[in-house]
Amino acid sequence: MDMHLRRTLQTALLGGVLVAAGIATEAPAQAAAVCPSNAVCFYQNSNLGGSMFKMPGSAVQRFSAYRYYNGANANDSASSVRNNTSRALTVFTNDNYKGVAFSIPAHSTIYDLGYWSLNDCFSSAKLG
Ligand SMILES: [Ca+2]
Repeated sequence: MDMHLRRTLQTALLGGVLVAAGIATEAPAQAAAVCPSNAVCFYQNSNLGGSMFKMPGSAVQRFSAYRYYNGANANDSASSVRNNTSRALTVFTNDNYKGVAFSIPAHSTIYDLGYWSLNDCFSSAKLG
């Protein structure tokens, strides 16, 4: 595959992700962005709605360094979380794994962080 074609395909794939995120904003119940297996994903809205941010690796020291697929900053924004890994995830309200800690078991989803009074407040996270 030549480089030009490869780049075109990458651009097309990225466009597909952006389109999917846009659809999710319109109809979160039907078209939420899918979190891959063995990944942790944070969502802007409850019920896996809005745009998605897939956690890179096993820890994020500062959410403010990352963005959702739609470009919005990930800090103090997550409203639902899916943990598709086999490890417990701990999320924190401050940078550097400080502040209030909240544990999300392996292979589980928190559909409404507001229920736990933790809406729009996560700033760091790590897998146990
Ligand atoms: Ca939110």
